[in-house]
Amino acid sequence: MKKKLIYTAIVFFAVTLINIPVAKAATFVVDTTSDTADANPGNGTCADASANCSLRAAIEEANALAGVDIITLPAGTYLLTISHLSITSDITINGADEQTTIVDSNNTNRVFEVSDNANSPYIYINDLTITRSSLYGIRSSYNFSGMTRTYLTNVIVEDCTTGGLFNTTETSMYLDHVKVVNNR
Ligand SMILES: [Ca+2]
Ligand SMILES: [Ca+2]
Repeated sequence: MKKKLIYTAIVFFAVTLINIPVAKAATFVVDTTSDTADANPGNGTCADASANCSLRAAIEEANALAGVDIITLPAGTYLLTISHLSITSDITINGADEQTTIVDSNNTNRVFEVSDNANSPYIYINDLTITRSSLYGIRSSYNFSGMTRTYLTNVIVEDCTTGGLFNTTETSMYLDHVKVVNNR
């Protein structure tokens, strides 16, 4: 009887373990340079209304999903036409390299806004250029509920007005092989 009880407990425990939701990393590969919103953020798929995965849609989807997500951004110029790109969760963006992957705000807004959104995210931005922001290439903001840590590696920040990088209280930026040039 005792053995049966132990066996039942083990099976119950194993089934419970299997059913625990695990926040898995999703990887989204951007396949359009168009600046379009995700049609349904949080459904696990990066897809705009035309079923393309834009940089904006990938970020919106990754923000909505639990877990650390990776965005692959191939070579190309990604011209922002809607607004800045707002990152509020653990996200890694990997460009092809800083000469060929360009995120360009067309002098209309910021390029990236990173904010804590109560979850103290780690944000990694690698191998790309951030350019032509009219209000900071990246602005790291703090809303008194968490701390944002932004890691830039092999990144160029250039030709932005009001500064290239803006880092507020309680947030951190870690720069490795980053050129901040011709910002004013
Ligand atoms: Ca979606
Ligand atoms: Ca996420």
